[in-house]
Amino acid sequence: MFCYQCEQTARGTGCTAFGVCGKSPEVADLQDLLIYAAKGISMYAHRARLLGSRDREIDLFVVEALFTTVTNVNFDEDRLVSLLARAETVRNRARDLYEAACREAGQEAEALGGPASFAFAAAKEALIDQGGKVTPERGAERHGDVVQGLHDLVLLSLKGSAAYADHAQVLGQEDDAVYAFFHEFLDFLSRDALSVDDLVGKALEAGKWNIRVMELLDAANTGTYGHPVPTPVRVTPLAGKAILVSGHDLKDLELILKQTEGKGINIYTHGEMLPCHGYPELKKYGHLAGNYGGAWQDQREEFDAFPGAIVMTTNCIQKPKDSYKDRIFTTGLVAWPGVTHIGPDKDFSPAVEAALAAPGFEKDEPEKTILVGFGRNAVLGAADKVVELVRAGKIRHFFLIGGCDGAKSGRNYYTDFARAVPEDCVILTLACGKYRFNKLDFGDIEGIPRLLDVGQCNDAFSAVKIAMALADVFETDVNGLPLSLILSWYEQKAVCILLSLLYLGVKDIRLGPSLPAFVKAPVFEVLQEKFNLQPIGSVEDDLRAILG
Ligand code: FS2
Ligand code: SF4
Repeated sequence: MFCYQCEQTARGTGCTAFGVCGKSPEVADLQDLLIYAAKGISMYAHRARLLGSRDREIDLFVVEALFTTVTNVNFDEDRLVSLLARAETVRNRARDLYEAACREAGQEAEALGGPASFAFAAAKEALIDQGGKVTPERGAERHGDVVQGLHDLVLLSLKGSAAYADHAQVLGQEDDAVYAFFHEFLDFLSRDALSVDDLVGKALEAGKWNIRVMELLDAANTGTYGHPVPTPVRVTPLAGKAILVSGHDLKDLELILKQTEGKGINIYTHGEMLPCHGYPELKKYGHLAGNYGGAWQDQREEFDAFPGAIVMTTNCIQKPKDSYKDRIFTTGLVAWPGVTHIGPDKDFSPAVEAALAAPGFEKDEPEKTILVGFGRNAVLGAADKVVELVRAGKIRHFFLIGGCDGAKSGRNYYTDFARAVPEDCVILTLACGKYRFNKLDFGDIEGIPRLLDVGQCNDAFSAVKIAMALADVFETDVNGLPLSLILSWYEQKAVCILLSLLYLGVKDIRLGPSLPAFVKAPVFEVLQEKFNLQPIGSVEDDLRAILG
């Protein structure tokens, strides 16, 4: 195996013996083969689309194959083997689609090689062997590590975008142009000869497309559940039976809320599900009781202590302890061997039964709350007041401190930074990195809370909209605003968001806790020169540099 797609990669260079995340070499190789298979499918699908032929089943399969390989999603060899079997069928279907389109257009079909004509083995062991031959490490041997790193930057961005596109389509928001983008880019990445210049261009273009994908997901979430409104969320438990819902999928939470109505079970959000409390059509459920625990990397202790059932709707799952293995459930694309999977029928009764069989919380803990629900609608609803405070010098600066959390050391930078932000400054936050500081009391500036939780990682779209609206008022651009971005990354959704911000021309972003292993020094130098992208330093130095 060779995997360096996330921030906690071994030695900062790559997991080779076993994934720090718990991914086995076998799973890593099968995932690499699935990506290779997706490239083969897209080579045909892209060409078929150029001739006007498309097939939604093919489109969806490619998106789900990409999402499946995101960090902390799927650790199950057998599910990957079934996906590979399906991949071959879908690839053949894409080939037939392309050849039929060629016949109709009266042109000869190209004979495509590489992943387009690859013969997948039947047995698991042989598939693992095949996967080992298409890892990024093998690519680096062929193209050199700078080109391979750029290839991976684009590919990993596609994986992140695919996660968002999948969430959006679950709620009925799709854009055919987005499917065309995935196929075009995977086809591009399947070429033998790739140049640094082309890849840098494609990386920024992937960022552009990711904005469209996040826009789709924003429309899906706000269109289905309403615009988030500022909402206090209980972070201490109530007595009673309980189900904890983790991941990012709003529809799964809604289904669980519906299926548990009147059953005497309280539903708690975990991790990136916290922003769900702000959505009118989700907060209306009286048994959506509160938020439990912190960011994903604390789950093994927190799930162990949770006296109910747990449902993982997407990443980030860690190896379950035996103490809760029989009361944790996966659904959607998440999978862990031996953990009960709730299939496409979305019948959550196994989780309901496990919750009823578990002791539940014994007593009400004293109430403590935090505030969520500061999406673009809520923040821009208070824009006049915010602008007035900025003009009066009462708000000096905005900091967007957002992104992923993670287990590696160095992430206390974000807590220390948030604590050190002067009292005349406002912090916007999003994604699971907020758990580093979202239970601290930041107070307010004349009624505007100093900590505004914009939402999940994909709500970076909302944050961009807020920044652009403020830039309009102040007749400047995003770089002209008193706004600094202090980002933390972990997995591939952070990669596509970073590329989106760079595509928008956002400068001076500080990124940590370490730089991606796949962005090699010459590429980072280009990004530094063009966008002044910089690694985080010390809190004191960074704050001094920003505020002067
Ligand atoms: Fe956090 Fe994990 Fe949200 Fe990432 S819960 S690192 O998937 O996308 O953020
Ligand atoms: Fe290692 Fe991250 Fe890949 Fe897991 S996802 S194998 S931790 S680089």
